Amino acid sequence: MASIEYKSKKIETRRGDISHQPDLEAIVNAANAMLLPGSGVAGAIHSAAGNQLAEECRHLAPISPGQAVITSGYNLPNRYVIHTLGPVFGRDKPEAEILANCYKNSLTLCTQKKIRSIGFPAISTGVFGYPVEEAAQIAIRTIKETIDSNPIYPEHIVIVLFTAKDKEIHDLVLKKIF
Ligand code: AR6
Repeated sequence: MASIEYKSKKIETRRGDISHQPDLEAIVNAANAMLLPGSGVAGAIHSAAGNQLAEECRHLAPISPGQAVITSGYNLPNRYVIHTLGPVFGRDKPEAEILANCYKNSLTLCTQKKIRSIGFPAISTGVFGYPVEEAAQIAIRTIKETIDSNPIYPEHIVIVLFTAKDKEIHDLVLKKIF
């Protein structure tokens, strides 16, 4: 675990499964446009949340790249799930801006709902093919810029990484940017 304090916020990286983060009020789903249970993060979140999540999602789909929508967490230990659609690397342009919007819009939803803690996966770095080093820089830079430019609500922001290698990459970027 690596964490830093910045302007009264705690920004942390953690290795683990996004669907097993009981201390966080909201978790983010790296969703598909139709908000259907998929593989990776979306698969883990939907199977832990149960069928009611897919039912609520059905009414909110489709979403566009960079957009974020919020639902209840159902059987997850988290009160909310924020679903965002990352860019498919090499297809959705401008990909860096779209990926940044995923983080920005998710944090804005937290502010609107007064959510204190949020966990992000490394959006777009799995099936969607975004290189992890580049995605990590965009994620962490956007978190910092969002804190700098708005009085945002969440005081605890966590990036949950599935592999040791991805965690190592994010730790280096966290140190560099903050
Ligand atoms: N917890 C945390 N991180 C995970 C988990 C997990 N349970 N499972 C995978 N990762 P991905 P994307 C990591 O593919 O690239 C889905 O099918 C994974 O190693 O879940 O945005 C959706 O339905 C990678 O680093 O999301 C969409 O169609 C990162 O999380 C599409 O994939 C993101 O991998 C979205 O693709």
